[in-house]
Amino acid sequence: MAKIALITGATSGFGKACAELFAENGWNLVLCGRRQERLQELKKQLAKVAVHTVVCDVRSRNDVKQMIADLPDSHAQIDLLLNNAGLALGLSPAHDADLDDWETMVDTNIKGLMYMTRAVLPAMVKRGQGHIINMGSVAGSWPYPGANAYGATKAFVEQFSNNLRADVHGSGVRVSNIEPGLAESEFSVVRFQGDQKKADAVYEGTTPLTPTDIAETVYWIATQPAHVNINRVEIMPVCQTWGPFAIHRDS
Ligand code: NDP
Ligand code: 8X3
Repeated sequence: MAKIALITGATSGFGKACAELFAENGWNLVLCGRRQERLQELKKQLAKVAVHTVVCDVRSRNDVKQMIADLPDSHAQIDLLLNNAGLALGLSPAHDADLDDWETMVDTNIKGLMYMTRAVLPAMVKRGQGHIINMGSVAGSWPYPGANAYGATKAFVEQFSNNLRADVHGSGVRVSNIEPGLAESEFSVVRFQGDQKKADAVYEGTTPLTPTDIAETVYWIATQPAHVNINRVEIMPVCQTWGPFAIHRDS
């Protein structure tokens, strides 16, 4: 029987690439995002497998709960939950940052991920199988100027993933956290509120990761033998590494 993956944030970037790769390998899909048109296009594109799409804003606790409760029988048994929906907003230092942006990142990257996990996990534990793969970021482990709340939301994702593993120990359910670095998608356009020039500048002169790179990593994690749990994968493009500590000097 074909496995079923639920992918949040499937309308773009990593989520879309994952939907395409999992479909190519015969998985049936539950795809969610806020942009209905894109979900419909994707459903058409992936017509070889059974795709159920749901317009869902993961920030709404009720909508997430309802979405899972309303899954058709054909898609109700989720084998893999990919908690991918998320965003960064702005790159201003904390003392200038927009508090609304901070709240949106917390509501999406933290609370949305919790709502989805809480809605899907009980059935996995009951069945004694299932896999939750969370989309963290290098920003969850490594600080950089302007990452303030975004990086902190991804640090939450890392520790929440570890703690989930501790809780489901013995149940057969797997939990993984993937932590990508610089990757080109709509991420920077969203971060800079539609400013394509600013977004393009982020990737200028680099060979960044692609959504396909991330999808292949997610697929590898998801297809390990049942006794193997990949706890975390940190992945950067070759052009990216760490900088030295920043030392401020008076003169
Ligand atoms: P994209 O902007 O291309 O995709 C983001 C996806 O998240 C879209 O499908 C969007 O769908 C969805 N989304 C955003 N907010 C919500 C919401 N409230 N409810 C439901 N869906 C939502 O970016 P990426 O593919 O790059 O990002 C995917 C994940 O990867 C994010 O969690 C991001 O933080 C993380 N990441 C990205 C990196 C990068 O450099 N690109 C590196 C490390 C991690 P819609 O707008 O239709 O709702
Ligand atoms: C996205 C990667 O470096 O922009 O999480 O924070 S980074």
